[in-house]
Amino acid sequence: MPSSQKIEEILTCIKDCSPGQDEFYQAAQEVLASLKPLLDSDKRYLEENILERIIVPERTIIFRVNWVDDAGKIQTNLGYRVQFNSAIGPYKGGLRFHPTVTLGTMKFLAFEQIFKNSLTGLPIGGAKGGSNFNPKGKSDNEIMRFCQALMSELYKHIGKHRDIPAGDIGVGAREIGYLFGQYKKLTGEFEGILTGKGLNWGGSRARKEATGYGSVYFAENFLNKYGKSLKGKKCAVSGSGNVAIYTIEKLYEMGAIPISCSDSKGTIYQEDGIDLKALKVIKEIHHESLEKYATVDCKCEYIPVSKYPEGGHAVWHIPCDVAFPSATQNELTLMDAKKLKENGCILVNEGANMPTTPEALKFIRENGILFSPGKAANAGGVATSQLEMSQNASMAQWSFEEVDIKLRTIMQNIFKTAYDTSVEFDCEGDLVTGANIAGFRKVADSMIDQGSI
Ligand code: NDP
Ligand code: 2IT
Repeated sequence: MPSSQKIEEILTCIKDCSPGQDEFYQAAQEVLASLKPLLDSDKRYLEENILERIIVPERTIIFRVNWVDDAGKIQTNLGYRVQFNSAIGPYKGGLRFHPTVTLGTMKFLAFEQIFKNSLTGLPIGGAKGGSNFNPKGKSDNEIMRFCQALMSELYKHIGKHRDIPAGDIGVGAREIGYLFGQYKKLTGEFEGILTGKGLNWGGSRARKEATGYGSVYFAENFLNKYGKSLKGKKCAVSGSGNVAIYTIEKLYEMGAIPISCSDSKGTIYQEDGIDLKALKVIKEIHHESLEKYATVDCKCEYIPVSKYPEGGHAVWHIPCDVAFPSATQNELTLMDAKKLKENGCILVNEGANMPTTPEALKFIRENGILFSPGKAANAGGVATSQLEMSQNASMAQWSFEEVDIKLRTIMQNIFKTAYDTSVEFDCEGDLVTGANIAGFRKVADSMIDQGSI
């Protein structure tokens, strides 16, 4: 059967078997479409039914999470862990706490994680988990009780050689601490079963910074390939969480000017550069909305989301040289991509997972804007998580500089792998194809080696 027919067959099967999982379908469609040249050149993958096997998670765990709120009422949420693929290592991937989380969200994120983790060159399989729990407006005690309740089920399914969760949207150092404490209480073991831990109890230096720093290192590698650099470039950043903050920090270090950040309520535009210190205080210490930033710094413009009722996002309408979508999936639409082109943007570098809609991605690829897919550009976070696992295994703790040097090298290698693969398949600079093929090939070859497991 021709590869294109097989790809269509698999996508139809996903639609029929997983109704309503639009984000998973979107991720699968992008990956499978870009594998065509590989499937045509090496028949083993179709002969061994790799596509049929790789699009089904090895295990999906869904559970009830009951927790007691501050008013003494029992609340119920859903908990998830999708252990998608363990061909090259134990399951690895973050936990997301956000009210929009569904099984489809978890499956898309875990599926992307397989290829991202493979691209790092490190021995880690793909997984994702989380809950539809909304941390916004919850007290610290409520967050703690929720984390304890979630871990009371999750602990049965994880382990340092089995599955090692970490943070994602809504899960940072505080949540990892509560989750770790509960695991220890339930099992009596002090083990590296989570990454993103506190520096006093097994965490790695530079893990907090790693996704944002890695994203900027990736962009610099890409621009350097075409004789350009980030120095002096105006950079639009979306989001104001972990990834966005450390993207902004590293952009300053590289001599670029980060001119924006955003959250679910609005966008800050500051032409002479975002005030990073103020942003960290508002977001990392007080967990407040960016409306507050506008009251602290009067040189900026605050644009509430209500200004774009038709679905565009203010952050992408600000003239910039490089765009760093670093908030959430499908946050950069066709309308936004057209605006970026009109304003002369030369590179879209995905810090978030799948932030670009398929229509926007098509436009970007057809209109000569360089594009770094998230599974390559944001892989610095999970790569540094694996460095945390290595340090735990050897009971070592490396310096910030040691970890940062390793992170830089890993990002350089991921860029080289994705770029060289694009050249190998006659689409020089198309890193969507390069990253998907390179990530897939290593996992698929390992699946073939390991037989019908
Ligand atoms: P955080 O929770 O720290 O920050 C998320 C940011 O995105 C916040 O500013 C939040 O605004 C905004 N946001 C989230 N959901 C929405 C939404 N539906 N609409 C508008 N804005 C939204 O998460 P991270 O910074 O860790 O994660 C950001 C992205 O990066 C995600 O796609 C994540 O999967 C990805 N990523 C994260 C890694 C990590 O190590 N943390 C590693 C690799 C990828 P508000 O506060 O108002 O909700
Ligand atoms: O999407 C991601 O790569 C993450 N949220 C980080 C996962 C990890 O295990 O560090």
